[in-house]
Amino acid sequence: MFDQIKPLIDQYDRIIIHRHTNPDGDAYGSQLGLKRLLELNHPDKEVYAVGDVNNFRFLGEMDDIPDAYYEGALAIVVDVCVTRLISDDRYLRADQVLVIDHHLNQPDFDCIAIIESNHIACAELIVSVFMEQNYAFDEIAATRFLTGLVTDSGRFLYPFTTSRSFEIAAYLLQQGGRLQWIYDNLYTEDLNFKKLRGYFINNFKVTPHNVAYMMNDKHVKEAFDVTTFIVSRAMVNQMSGLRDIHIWANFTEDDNGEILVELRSAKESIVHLARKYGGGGHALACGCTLYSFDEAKQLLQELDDFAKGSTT
Ligand SMILES: [Mn+2]
Repeated sequence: MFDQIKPLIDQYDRIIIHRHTNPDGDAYGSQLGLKRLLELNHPDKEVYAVGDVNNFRFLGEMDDIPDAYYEGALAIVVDVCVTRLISDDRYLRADQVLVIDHHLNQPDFDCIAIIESNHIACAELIVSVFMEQNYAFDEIAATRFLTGLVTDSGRFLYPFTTSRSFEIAAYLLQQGGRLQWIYDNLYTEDLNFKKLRGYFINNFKVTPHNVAYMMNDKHVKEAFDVTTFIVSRAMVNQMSGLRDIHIWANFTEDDNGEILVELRSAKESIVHLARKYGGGGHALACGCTLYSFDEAKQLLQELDDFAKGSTT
């Protein structure tokens, strides 16, 4: 079913790879892994990666390219498929756009899409696609994809980690993927980060029907000298793994006053609630953006009602 990919890539001399804003390890790893893979297997083509940067830049740098490069180019968007979440909107200037994603969303723009939500990581899906096309991998490509796989699966902890996840991981290790190097980069923590974890563990609250939550105004990121993304995405799972708490939610005020919401569930899908508030994502890990803490309280009430309904 991936037969359409190679002819599409063959058609273009220039390929520019995008992914979502606030990139996580999977967005970064999928994007830069794919860049390396295309460079390796199509040495005649120009391949670029663009977007915002953060702590994951240990995987490689982004390219600074002029708008004119998009003329007659193929854009590939990975780990995301909705316009407002894609970093650098110039992919819309490309001749064609190919999307490869594993979220439960549908593209809201004109593109060719490969979307398979049964993959724990977009990196897992991309590696499956290109293994099937007999592409050659090397240590750099393998390490980047492996970063996507280990981070999006929580080191193979999260639901939807399958036998295929381990097969892909094994393949990437055989290709020279440097697992220890990845862990050295991922799990050496700054002091303020550790203190922020402590703050979360000491201060999160629980609703009457056991939804754990945090409401973080702007001062939190300032107090710990971290980004909104760290307070929001990186901290949500400080509330995970608790007996009798099956749903947890992290509400974080951004610089513009919007509230970034990260929702997690251990068992039942809650993505319908993220969608109701204009967001999306995975069944058990999703999110949305709200306009006030009042709206956040409404959503929290709905989560609590849902938790009540699902109590057995
Ligand atoms: Mn992902």
